Amino acid sequence: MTKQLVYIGLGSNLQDPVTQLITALNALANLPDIKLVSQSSLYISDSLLEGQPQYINAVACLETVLTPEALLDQLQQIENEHGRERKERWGARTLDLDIILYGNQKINTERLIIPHPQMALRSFVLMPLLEIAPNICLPDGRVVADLLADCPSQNLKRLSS
Ligand code: A4P
Ligand code: MG
Repeated sequence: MTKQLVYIGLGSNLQDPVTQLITALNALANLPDIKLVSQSSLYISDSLLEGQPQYINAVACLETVLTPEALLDQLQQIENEHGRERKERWGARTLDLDIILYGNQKINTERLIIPHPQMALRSFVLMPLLEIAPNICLPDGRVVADLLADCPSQNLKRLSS
């Protein structure tokens, strides 16, 4: 199996979100078959849904031989260990782990859409991604740095690390 560079988006807006992200990054680093290559700073921003608490977000770069589905299984296990409850789509959550990019692959199956379909509209994904991968492009050739210009800011701020 070939190693792939993968980017994971982390988000939390419940139960001490900063701690949720720090412990999730530790859990990722400790998974077998996964090497944590780099991680962005933590960022705070307004929720896409009005009335929800602000989110803390970050992006991590992993190297792995896991297939996208096997990686998703591992991520969902970490979400569950962080007390994630799935009551409503886009509901407030203790931890959300999304696969943003998996190598240069485009994937569209029942369980997975990669690149993450909303990433181009989310400054809380693009900014941390660019912090750790400033020259990165999407599989269709779009330059991620160019996407940020058209993206709502949602009051995004980097937390001092
Ligand atoms: N799935 C499909 N593609 C992927 C992928 N690339 N990575 C499927 C991970 N999962 C993927 O996910 C539901 C299903 O999506 C999974 O079972 C998997 O098979 P979920 O996390 O259980 O459900 P969800 O919360 O309904 O969706 P999602 O996409 O995780 O939520 P979003 O779109 O991330 O929105 N505002 C700020 N500032 N920051 C945020 O992080 N997040 C949301 C949640 C809203 N507002 C936000 C933020
Ligand atoms: Mg998710």
